[in-house]
Amino acid sequence: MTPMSGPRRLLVVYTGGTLGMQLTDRGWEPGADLAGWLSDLVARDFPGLDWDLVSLDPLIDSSNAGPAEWQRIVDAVLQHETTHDGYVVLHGTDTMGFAAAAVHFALRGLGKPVVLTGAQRSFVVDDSDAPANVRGAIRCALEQRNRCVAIYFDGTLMAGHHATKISSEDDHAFESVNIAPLALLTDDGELVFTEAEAHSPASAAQVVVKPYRDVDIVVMTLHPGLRSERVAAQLTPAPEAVVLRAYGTGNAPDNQPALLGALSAASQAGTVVVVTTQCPHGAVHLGQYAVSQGLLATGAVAGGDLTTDALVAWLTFLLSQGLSPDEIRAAVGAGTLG
Ligand code: ASN
Repeated sequence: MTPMSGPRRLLVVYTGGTLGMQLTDRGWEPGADLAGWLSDLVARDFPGLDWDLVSLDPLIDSSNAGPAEWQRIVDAVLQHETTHDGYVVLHGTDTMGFAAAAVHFALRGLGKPVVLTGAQRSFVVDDSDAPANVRGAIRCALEQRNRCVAIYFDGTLMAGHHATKISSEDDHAFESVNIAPLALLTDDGELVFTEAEAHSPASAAQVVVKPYRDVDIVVMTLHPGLRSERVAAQLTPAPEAVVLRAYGTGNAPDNQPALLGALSAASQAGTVVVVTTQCPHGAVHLGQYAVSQGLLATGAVAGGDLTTDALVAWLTFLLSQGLSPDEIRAAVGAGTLG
């Protein structure tokens, strides 16, 4: 069943998430025997596979993940860079879109598959989606054609910096936003790679990066009736960056001077304001509509076709590198994502 050419060594990095949770009197939380379950699955479906498991301590619900946890995943991969050929990261689904993007940015140029997966229901439950997701993720991590950081979920392999969670309950919990999936599992159990494989940054130069640090980013969503004072309050003191979830192609009201004034003041104080769209699909084109001219004039930059998840990760990455606000604006504006 394993599509390998030559022996490959796999590392599984277990961070937590529903996949390995058990039901306690407080609700679902990590603690089931993931190692035992995974050993049985690998022995049955990937006989002879050379693999290792590292578990992060403590195991977490991914709501508790942040830059420090992203860095621990990156470190786990880098510590096994020369000894292993592919990596599966078992992660909670709630913030997996952010984590996949963060790992993508930090490991550009690794040139090996890093596949994040999880489940909507723990492996302890009879109809769990964990076995299928983990099997698929291992297959993708053993595939030489796949050399990027990706999420595998419900039969779909998606670029890590374009995938986002779209359902809190359905097995089809993730979607590849604004680019096609990298590969699809057919009903016959075949893994079919698509043209989007070209998006894998296999040839990006390996760059030395600084570790993720805690940064001060605000995600702000516009809505009709949002008061300028509320926007100003969120920008006081000025954060390092704002992801502004505007309307459509990047539109914001131009009939509220105080709202635009607050954004301008923040930009002038060194806050990097990046505009994304509230729409599930599509890119931002500041200036396409006259109404967006006001926002453009505040110094905000367009976040291209990246999701909110990816922009939070990208800004956290760029800020962690110690770049100046202008350097970050230039990087985001140029879309130099690797
Ligand atoms: N709350 C869980 C988590 O993100 C959800 C899941 O994994 N399905 O860790």
